[in-house]
Amino acid sequence: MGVSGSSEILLCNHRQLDLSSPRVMGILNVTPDSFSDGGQYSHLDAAIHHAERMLNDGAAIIDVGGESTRPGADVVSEQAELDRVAPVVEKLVEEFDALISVDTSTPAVMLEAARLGAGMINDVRSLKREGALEAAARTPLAICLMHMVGEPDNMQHDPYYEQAIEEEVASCLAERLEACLSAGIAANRIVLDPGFGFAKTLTHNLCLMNRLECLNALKRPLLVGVSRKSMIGKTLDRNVDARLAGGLALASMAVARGARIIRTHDVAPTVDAVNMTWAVLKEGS
Ligand code: 8Y7
Repeated sequence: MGVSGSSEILLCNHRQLDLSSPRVMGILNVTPDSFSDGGQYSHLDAAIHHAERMLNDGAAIIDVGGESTRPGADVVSEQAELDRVAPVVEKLVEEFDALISVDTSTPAVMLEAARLGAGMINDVRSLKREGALEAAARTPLAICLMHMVGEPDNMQHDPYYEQAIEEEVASCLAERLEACLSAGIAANRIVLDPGFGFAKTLTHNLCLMNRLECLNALKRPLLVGVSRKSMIGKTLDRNVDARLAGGLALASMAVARGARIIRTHDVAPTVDAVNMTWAVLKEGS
């Protein structure tokens, strides 16, 4: 293993993100019901404070989410999502010189995020919601297309794939990438994410990590989110507050297999794990 691919610049609205080495994306939940830090950062000041801490810890991106994708989470109306997310995005853009990502599948939220100066749309539904592809195409933002089958409230009902998981994920992501290109979204605005924990069994998740390198054939930077996920809990028998070491092991493996953005709740230790892994990879290439 070594450093693969040429240096990549991701276009993110008025900014560029250099992905010639891996970056860390810090999670900022502004939902009242997120599963691992539910409600803690719902208030504007607390959200800004937490973002500042993650940036000081080395995050290159802050991912703001106002709709929990936790299985069984309440569906949030467009207006409620806007009310949660917009003030936080506006304040983050005003206070920090940082790349802000918005975790949303809602066209109106995408357009408002662009207007407020966000740099990335992180859509777990890969722009499949009605009007989302068109809305994203109207913005100059980077887009993360994540693999999922179904919706968060039914995706874990017996996930099943005909072919090897990495092949199914690769062909779904290739199809969404093609849809973006056809809608006029430039390839250098797109990152791809296999969607760990979304419509996947433990075995699927472990296999997918082992074979993550297959996704490099799609020639776009990979984003990986494994932080505190149940694949760690199930493998190690750990509650959500004791999954850091497992998450760092997976983050390191993901980087070794080509991931260029790691999405995490635990920025400081993840930055160290990613940078340590990268130092070794660089030396081998
Ligand atoms: C992911 C994600 C979540 C992920 C991307 C959690 C919003 C569940 N997971 N977005 N979102 N990738 N791109 O545990 O893996 O954070 S929500």
